[in-house]
Amino acid sequence: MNEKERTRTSKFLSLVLRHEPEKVGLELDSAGWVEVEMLLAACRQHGVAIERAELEEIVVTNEKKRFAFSDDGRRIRANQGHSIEVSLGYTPQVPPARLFHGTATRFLDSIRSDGLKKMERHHVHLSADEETAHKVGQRHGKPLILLIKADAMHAANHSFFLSENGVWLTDAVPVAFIEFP
Ligand code: HQG
Repeated sequence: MNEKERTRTSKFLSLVLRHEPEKVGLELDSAGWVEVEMLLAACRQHGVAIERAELEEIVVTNEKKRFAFSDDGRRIRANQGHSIEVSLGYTPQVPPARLFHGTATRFLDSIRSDGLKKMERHHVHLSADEETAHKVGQRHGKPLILLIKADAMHAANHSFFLSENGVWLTDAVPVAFIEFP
């Protein structure tokens, strides 16, 4: 597989494992897992033939570690980013004092009035470093990095979860905990 094919297949897997498993006739379990064999068979039936070795290559090389195999290697799921109802089973963690949220300047007014909301996803996604936040923001337009006072949020009983691939997740960030530029 070359990089272009890997990216295309990875995007397709994101669609199936996070958003629309029914597109290929699949159902995920309550924690987002699906049998690898069933996934590959369903994809093949819908015109996307992926070999087991190719799937392993994607899981390992994916720059954001978007997917994970179960310990026994028989199941696979997306580590975060779902829009369908799943409970990923992450336990609450103490966040670093400061986290970052990358967004776009066009959302600024709305965020100033409502804080950060999870929108279509299950959580607000926060990054541990500015560089990652910058990349996340760029996807939406002119990037803007907001500093999140995670220590104060945690002290105020907001829960934080750390996904398998290093993304910090929380329900919402009220305006009081955001430092605007
Ligand atoms: C914005 C990618 C107006 C929020 C990335 C964001 C990440 C508001 C957008 C992951 C708002 C939602 C998540 C408010 C939040 N008013 N806009 N009150 N509150 N927003 O894509 O954080 O490639 O759902 O700032 O790398 O951009 O999928 O979230 O701009 O880790 O693996 O609403 O998705 O990873 O956009 O990205 P998204 P996100 P993957």
